Amino acid sequence: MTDENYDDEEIILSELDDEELTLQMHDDLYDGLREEVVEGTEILLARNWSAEKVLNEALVAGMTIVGIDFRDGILFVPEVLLAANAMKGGMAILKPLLVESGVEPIGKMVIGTVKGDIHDIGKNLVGMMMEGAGFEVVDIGINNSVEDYLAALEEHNPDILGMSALLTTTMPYMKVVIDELVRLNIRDDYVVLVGGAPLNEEFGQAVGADGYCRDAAQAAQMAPLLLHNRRASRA
Ligand code: B1M
Repeated sequence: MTDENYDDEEIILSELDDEELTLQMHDDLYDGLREEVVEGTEILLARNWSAEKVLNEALVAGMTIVGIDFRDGILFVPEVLLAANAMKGGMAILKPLLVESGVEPIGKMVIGTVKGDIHDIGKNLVGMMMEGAGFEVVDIGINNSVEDYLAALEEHNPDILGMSALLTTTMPYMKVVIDELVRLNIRDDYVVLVGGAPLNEEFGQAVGADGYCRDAAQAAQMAPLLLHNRRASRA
């Protein structure tokens, strides 16, 4: 078979086995093919994969490859935007499964990406997992200034403030926000959680957060515990 013929051959996603399909979804995510990523997500769910498994093994793993080639100058912003759009297509299918908890909210969280930063996929995932863990989530979007966070805290009166940053240049802004909460004497009114790929535990402590979350699942685990401790210490 010539290369030309091979390229023309249409791939039927439903005919691939799980491993082939997962690899194909990494390729489709890389190529920004939203419809194919959505279809692959639906096929894996129909094969009884859990939403978490599809998310981690098909979508997040695919985006990790995109991130490596973005870093290395092989992919550029327009291609990465298409990949992000494809990932969001898959996430939209998973969202109802990740958030179904069916219980009364155990608390409220305001979450947003910090000023200067427009990455929102991780934040969106954290929001979904927190909803799944029984929280009411108010997502204030990207590029949030101190004033935006303060206005959201005032308006929504949450238990938890969550901040996300994906850039080493924007992550220090978390300290600006927390310092302002301290200055206004309202820091202890909230559990503050921070997360994002360039952060770590040490950074979380250094900026004065209550918790650093490695990923969305950890945020959903940590939040109820920290909230419980805070409520117990206040009782
Ligand atoms: Co950007 N980008 N990007 N980008 N981008 C990164 C982050 C980068 C690591 C790529 C690279 O070089 N390998 C690099 C940062 C380098 C650094 O600072 N160390 C980078 C860069 C440099 C840039 C630009 C500056 C590029 C340019 O313009 N020259 C630019 C900056 C724009 C800006 O924000 N001002 C830029 C732009 C973009 C796009 C717009 C093209 C697009 C964003 C689209 C969107 O989000 N809607 C984009 C993307 C997609 C990425 C990568 C490829 C993928 C990020 C992602 O969505 N990951 C990323 C490379 C990478 O991280 N591998 C990269 C998937 C997501 C599920 O993971 O976001 O880590 P993540 O979230 C996780 C955890 O971190 C955690 O839980 C989430 C889920 O488990 N978490 C939290 C996140 N937030 C949390 C909050 C919490 C708790 C946990 O609070 C409680």
